[in-house]
Amino acid sequence: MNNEFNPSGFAMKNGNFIGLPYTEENAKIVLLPVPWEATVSYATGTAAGPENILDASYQLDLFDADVADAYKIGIFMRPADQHILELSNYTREIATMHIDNLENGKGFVQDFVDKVNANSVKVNNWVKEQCTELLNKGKVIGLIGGEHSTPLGYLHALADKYEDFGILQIDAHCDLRNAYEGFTYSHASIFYNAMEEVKNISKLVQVGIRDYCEEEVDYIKNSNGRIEVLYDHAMNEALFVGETYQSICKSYVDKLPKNVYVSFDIDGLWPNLCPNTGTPVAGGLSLPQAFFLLKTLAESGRKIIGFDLCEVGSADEWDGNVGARVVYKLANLMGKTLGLV
Ligand SMILES: [Mn+2]
Repeated sequence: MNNEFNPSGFAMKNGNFIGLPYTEENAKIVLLPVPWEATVSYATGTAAGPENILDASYQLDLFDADVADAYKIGIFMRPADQHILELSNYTREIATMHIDNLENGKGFVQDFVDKVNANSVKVNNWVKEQCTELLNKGKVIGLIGGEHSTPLGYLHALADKYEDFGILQIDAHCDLRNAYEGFTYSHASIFYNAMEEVKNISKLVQVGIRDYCEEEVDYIKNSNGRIEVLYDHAMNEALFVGETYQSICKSYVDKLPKNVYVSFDIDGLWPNLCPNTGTPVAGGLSLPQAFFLLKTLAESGRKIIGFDLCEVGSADEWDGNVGARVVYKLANLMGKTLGLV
């Protein structure tokens, strides 16, 4: 780090997250943008989420009340990969034709679905390669979507390193559908695919869930406790009758194993904090509730081994502003549990 760096000064627009003075070589945490949103079913724009987060991040101050000297951890954000973005734009056009066909009763064109699925596999493989390379260099990774399908390759890379890990997912949706609209690697299927493909994931704890289907509830029931859900309505009802939020957080954190990956879909938060996300849903966690949950996890003695933040919209700077705060908190708490600061 540059000795002249002033953590109380204004952020330089140097291309790095919050203007932090690190390169990929000397950073300990690398933020990996995956600008991919081929299978989105509602609002578009999350492929430019990483750029929106970067642009808004210059507004943030560096002091973190939960992590002393957080700015010293060393965070570097890669530029968004243009090939992935081009592939996303191209694939999105095919996916849109397919979804229009479905919605207007014009039938199911297998060729469209095959093309989308083939490109999704390319992205999954690319993400796994990038993550494996970074992990082998001793870096810790925060993946920045893009739609929520993007972390699958990262979870595979982590499974090569960790025999056993759990996932804390903050999300409005379970994302446990066995394919959606014909797309195997849909944003709505990320945790179905993760649970089926990545056997090293011993536990998935979902929080904020408030928009889900019968098929997903059955899948959870049949998981023999591998998946546990704190539904948004159940959380609020417990609060209404006098349970403390602390006790609720603790009881769900305690279900997780020693190593925990955090998957943060921004739509887990109140929609006024993410108005341009792919699939906004009324209800959800406030930002302080989400941060308290993450802090409870970090202070439980567990290690946060990686994270993703997905579905941040780009139509308005505000989405990026909230997203940047979530990224910084996740990175700092992760760094603290790994002893990086
Ligand atoms: Mn999601």
